[in-house]
Amino acid sequence: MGNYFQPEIECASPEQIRAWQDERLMHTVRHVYDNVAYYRNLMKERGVEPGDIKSVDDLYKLPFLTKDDLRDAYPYGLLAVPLRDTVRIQSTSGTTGRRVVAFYTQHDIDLWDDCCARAIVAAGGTKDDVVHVCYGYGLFTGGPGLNGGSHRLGSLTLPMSSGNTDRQIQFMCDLGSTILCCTPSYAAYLAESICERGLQDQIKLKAGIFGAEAWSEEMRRDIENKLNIKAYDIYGLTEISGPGVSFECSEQTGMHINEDHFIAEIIDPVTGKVLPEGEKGELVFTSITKEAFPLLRYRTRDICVLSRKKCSCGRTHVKMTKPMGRSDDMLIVKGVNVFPSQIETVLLNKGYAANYQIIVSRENNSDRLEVQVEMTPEMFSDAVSEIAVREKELVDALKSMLGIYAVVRLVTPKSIARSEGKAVRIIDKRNLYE
Ligand code: DLL
Repeated sequence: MGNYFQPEIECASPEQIRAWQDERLMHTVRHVYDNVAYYRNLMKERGVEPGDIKSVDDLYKLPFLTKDDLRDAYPYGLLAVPLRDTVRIQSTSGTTGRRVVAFYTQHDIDLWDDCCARAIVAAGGTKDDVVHVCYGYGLFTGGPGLNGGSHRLGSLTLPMSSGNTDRQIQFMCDLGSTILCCTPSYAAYLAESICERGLQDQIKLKAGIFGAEAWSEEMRRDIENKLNIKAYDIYGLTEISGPGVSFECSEQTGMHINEDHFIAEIIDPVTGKVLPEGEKGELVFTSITKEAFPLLRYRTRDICVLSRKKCSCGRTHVKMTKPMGRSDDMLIVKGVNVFPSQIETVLLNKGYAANYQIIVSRENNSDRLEVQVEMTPEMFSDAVSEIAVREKELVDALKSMLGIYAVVRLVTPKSIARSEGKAVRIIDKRNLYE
């Protein structure tokens, strides 16, 4: 058994959870139909009316929503309340052209804070803890989400944001941080830096809440051993609120989805057919308590499995496995969502052919992005210094497109292996989903 932030909700009977879902789903469908022309049109195209949705069993009648819809409707097309009722936006770590903006009323933020507070309590957090948040603050949901959860719980919150490792470690030692919230790769880097400085004895951490990117069990063990903590996974996405859509409990065998706020489905990513519990497929969420930005049947592109097996922690909400991959080609590099098509656009704009390879690896616990691209035959005869100038030009163009640094290597024409089938453009050496 464990501690709960909202025991009456987190341990509610399956019948009670289902009753909440049925009622809130009907309400949300009516809300978007009445207030969002984009939805009304989508539903009319499908021949569905709000009255057709009477329970979760009717969910399949609704159309899916994808990132493309969010882009089409950018910026205000899916906003379901008057602007004057909203208080905040957050945005994905994506980039130019692909950014998704999510809106929140104060009530939406309150419920999001509850979700993150549940995650902190599940990791052993109480009012007596010192919660050290080094997820990024700003448009990214990580910092504001865990910050809000920690406030809601009443813990002392250190809004550190990311970077400046020396200061992170100093505050951790001086203020006695007990719960660390950041990406797993930054946690691994912090752990290594603390060990290198021989400061293990001076930190009081007992738990970590790590998410926003894929991480392996080996990485978990490494962080747990180095920092002498228990490391918990947390999942979420900007579109559906941010971190805290689901979180790990003491059993550490998957993450409980906050089903009083989000209905989860698993579908076949190719046919869109809903799959039975236990089958692997794409996770789809319907938010049922959002005011400003409710999404119906939003395709996350994350591949995972749901399980309703009884959990020893006492929580009754369905569990999802760690994401096992994606049904699109999005990469998450240094916490930033990167689409290979963006890299290709930069290369083609700069006069290169589409003979390139994207290599992602992990070096010193940090992601490394390398783009290898073939020179055109004309460039091949250039002096070494000119090639260096060209590489620098691509580094800058990629930085402005992606927001992160990529190593660029211009290679000789025809040196990148041609494939007989689909081109192998992405080599991800991180083995994130194994
Ligand atoms: O990453 C929200 C978040 C912040 C979650 C802090 C946890 C902690 P986005 O930037 O919109 O939002 O990226 C969402 O990140 O669809 C997954 O592919 C991936 N992702 C998020 N959490 C995990 C996790 C935040 N625990 C996308 N394991 C999602 C693996 C994750 N992948």
